[in-house]
Amino acid sequence: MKMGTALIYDEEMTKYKLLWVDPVCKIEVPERLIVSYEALVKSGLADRCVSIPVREATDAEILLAHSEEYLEAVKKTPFMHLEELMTFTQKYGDVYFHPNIYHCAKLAVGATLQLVDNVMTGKVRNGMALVRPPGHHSQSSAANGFCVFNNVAIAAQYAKKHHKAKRVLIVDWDVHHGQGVQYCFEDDPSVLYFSWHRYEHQSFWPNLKESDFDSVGSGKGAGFNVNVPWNKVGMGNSDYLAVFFHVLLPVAYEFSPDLVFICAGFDSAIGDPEGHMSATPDIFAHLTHLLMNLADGKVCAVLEGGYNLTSLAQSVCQTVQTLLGDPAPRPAQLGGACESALESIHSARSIHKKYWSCLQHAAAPFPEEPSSKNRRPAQQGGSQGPEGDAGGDAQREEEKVEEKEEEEIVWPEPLRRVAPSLRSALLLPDAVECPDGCARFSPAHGPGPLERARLRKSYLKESEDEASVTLLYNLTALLGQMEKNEIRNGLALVPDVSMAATLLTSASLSKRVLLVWMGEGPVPSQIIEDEKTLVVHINSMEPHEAQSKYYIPIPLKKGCGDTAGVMQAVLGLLLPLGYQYEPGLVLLARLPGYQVEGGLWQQLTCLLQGLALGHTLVLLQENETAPVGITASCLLGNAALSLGPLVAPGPEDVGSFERLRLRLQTDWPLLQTTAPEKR
Ligand code: X5A
Ligand code: ZN
Repeated sequence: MKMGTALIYDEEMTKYKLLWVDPVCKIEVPERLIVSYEALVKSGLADRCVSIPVREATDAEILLAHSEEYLEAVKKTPFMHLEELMTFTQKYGDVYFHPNIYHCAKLAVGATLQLVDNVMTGKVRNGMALVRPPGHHSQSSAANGFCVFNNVAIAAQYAKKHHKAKRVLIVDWDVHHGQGVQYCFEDDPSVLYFSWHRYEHQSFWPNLKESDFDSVGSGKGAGFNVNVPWNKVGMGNSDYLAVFFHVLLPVAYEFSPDLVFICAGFDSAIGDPEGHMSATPDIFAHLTHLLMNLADGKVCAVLEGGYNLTSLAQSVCQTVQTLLGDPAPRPAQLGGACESALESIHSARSIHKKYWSCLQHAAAPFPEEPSSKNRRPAQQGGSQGPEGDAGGDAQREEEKVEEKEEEEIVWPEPLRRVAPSLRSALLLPDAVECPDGCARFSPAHGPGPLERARLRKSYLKESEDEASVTLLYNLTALLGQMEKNEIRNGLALVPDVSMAATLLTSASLSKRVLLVWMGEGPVPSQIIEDEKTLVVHINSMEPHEAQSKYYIPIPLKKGCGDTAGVMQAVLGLLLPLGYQYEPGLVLLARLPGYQVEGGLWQQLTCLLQGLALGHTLVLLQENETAPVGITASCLLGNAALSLGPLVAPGPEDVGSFERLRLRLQTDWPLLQTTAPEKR
């Protein structure tokens, strides 16, 4: 499987602009597209993408989401004079027309459809369309919010019609509510629309009641519209990740889309004059990564908003670089979601619990809804501001008052993301064939006599042969090259997974190691006592050790055959713990006899690669060679196989996860799903 990333862009879409004075529309400038594309070119990312030409959408395609009257009206705009354009514009909200915008709007839709065609036919794995005008506010018969045609809504209909997509997920991370998309699919259960948006109890544009969390869709589509309104500005990386872990991802995995769209607006990033949020551009690497194992990796990102040119260009690069498969940066210092975000998360989870079995154990809705506009919940311990910085709330207040100072917001440029020249190295017995695309690991030189003696003394019985010593040495050498960023990830078949894990955790130079322990069998006590290792143990019926902050057994009654249950544990517990811990290395140990669906094992392997700059080392039992191929495929960057729609996880398990979450959330605030005062 060798597939690329599409980039679809045409300079023509920079060729319209606001022709009169309008303080609302003045931020939607051609430079938005120019700087985004230039940043991709300068960073070398554009060159690594498959460049695909745009085309004009046909009338029939536009009519997939718009009325004939509206299309006919827009068709006349290229012939209008300034006065007529202004009059026409006045029929709609927060939008402007230009003689060339109809042409550009047809190209924006066409670019999106080109992306869908290339992704759905497997010519590329995923891709991004850089377009203007944006689309998600436009409605059947109305332009709105800088949008003329609804690029993504049309493309979702098109994918259903022309590519037989049965279920389509639209993730709208733009800071505005894409009400146009919501209206289009309100009663349609085949399209799941998720949006978070600045809302502030309806005081932020577009000021709609239906942008609130309780708009869940109607008729057959009930449950397929998920809104997470932000009732404060200043939301940061922890808030965004918490919504992904506790709302979007569980629902998305249960839904199991055939195709994922991202309404990729970057006005949700720091420095944006519309959003006033504080999430940094590198968070989009993680948001993208976390969506890339849905739908067998078929992800179409389509530009929407984004008005701070610096933050926009950086965020676009982060997104495309992740689509290309480069390791995501380490998100630093995550706290928990802030109190207001937790209220939104809680509201969304509890209103959707009757539609999604992954949320069945979410706490009941608030007794009285958190809608009283003036209520300002007191900040309490455990709840943190953006980026876990304690000054978050003060900062939020300041931003509200002094809107003029927004241009002075500064943040560090995202670090350059370097992919090691070797992606995957495998330590396999000679008899085991090395999967295509992987390299067999061989260290530059073998161990000296002292090293041999030390390894033998610490880890082996006298009786064991020299080959065992060599294997241990090779393991530490592989680890060493990973930690020097010369090799990205690895896989080792070892005679004794426990011993190998013990050796590796003690040999690791990383300040923090995340050990994911899959299967029955005790974690060696030496590892548990090791302060620098966080152990998450899935599938232990009875934890044999007292729980500590750094040893977290997640028991599953139905065992790992319960795919939905394991997935729930991975998304709602393991990933938040891992993200909060910030490991320098992830060890994924699969104990002998561990029975698990191949797709689930792949999801785990793939999702964990978002941590530790992708430094994942997988340990498998020597005589269990069956998972080697599917594991190697993931380590090489292929998407995990889709799991299909998930059934309800075992209710006992979900209950025990919730109790575990409650117990751990003081130490690990990213596990929180409810505001402190409501618990
Ligand atoms: C696509 C987009 C924003 C419109 C804001 C109008 N539109 N006040 O971000
Ligand atoms: Zn927007």
